[in-house]
Amino acid sequence: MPELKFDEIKAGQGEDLHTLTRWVLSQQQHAPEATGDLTILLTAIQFGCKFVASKVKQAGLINLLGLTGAANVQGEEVKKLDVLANDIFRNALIASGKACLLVSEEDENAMIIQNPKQRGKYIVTFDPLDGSSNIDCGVSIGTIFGIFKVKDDKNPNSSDLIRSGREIVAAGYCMYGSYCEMILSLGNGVNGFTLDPSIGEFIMTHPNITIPPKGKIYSVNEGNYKYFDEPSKKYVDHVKSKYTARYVGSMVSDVHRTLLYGGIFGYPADSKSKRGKLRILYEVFPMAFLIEQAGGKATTGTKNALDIVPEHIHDRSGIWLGSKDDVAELEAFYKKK
Ligand code: AHM
Ligand code: MG
Repeated sequence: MPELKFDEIKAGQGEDLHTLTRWVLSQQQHAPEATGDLTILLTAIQFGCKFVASKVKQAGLINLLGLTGAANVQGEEVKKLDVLANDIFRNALIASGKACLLVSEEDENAMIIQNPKQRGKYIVTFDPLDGSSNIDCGVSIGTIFGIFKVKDDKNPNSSDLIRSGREIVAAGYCMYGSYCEMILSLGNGVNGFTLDPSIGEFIMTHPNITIPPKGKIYSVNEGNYKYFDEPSKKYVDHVKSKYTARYVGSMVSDVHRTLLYGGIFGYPADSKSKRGKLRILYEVFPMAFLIEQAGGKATTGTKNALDIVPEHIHDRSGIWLGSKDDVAELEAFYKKK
């Protein structure tokens, strides 16, 4: 047999090319107790995001813009894309066989997977299409999700949902913007993956994201200023002359910019929306978890956002989040009060 020549692959070569799937698998390999269930669940979420991303791009062409004519449980007008995105995620999560309870912004009740053969140990809370008011004008929107573990998969019940954000095991969002980006944390930092539509894969483009400790941008719907409480008003007055204002009106996009550039985003409770606008289980908790994992802070003003315990699945809360020094400055206004 002729002697073959071999080219040597150096240690580390190729290691920094991560698709989302490969990265999640590598995390599973580092956790000896892992069963692979979370990996399968995240694959289902990834599939849902790719599906929704493609529909968002085609929306103007295939009659997917506009209202359905119905309102959701929160009395908000439902867009066609909201309904489609909800169906996509619900079906993908059920098909994964790894979910047990599902909570969606679009559904009044939590969903329980009855068939023990289809049921896994995870609870997924999600806003299938966040930023509804921006759908029809083509401005960035997104999907937000939080993942908890059920306490006893033989007996899932309300206590699995009425719990603090400290018990979240993974969270993320996918932004459908000028590029499509998935931001994910499994509780050991935050990583970002950009969808390459030509190959249909999320590729790691933002490893180990850390939010700058202080920024120069404040992001809040100042149209609500007159309804804000005194500390929020005073904080906005304080940053106004020093910072730049940016407000998309899609939480995913405003949080994404805050994560990458630093600064602060807020939707405080006010005299009009006494409990705030953003929903705890599928907007506040996942975003607070990601921001903390990236080294930032999330607060209601007086309480760490992850320490809230909702009473109902659609409960809302005021929220300020972002660079830790900026959020600490905001909190100081609440302490003074
Ligand atoms: P939605 O889930 O119905 O889209 O509502 C949530 C959105 C967030 O994305 C955003 O931060 C906020 O509502 C914007 O509200 P407003 O239009 O009052 O500024
Ligand atoms: Mg939303």
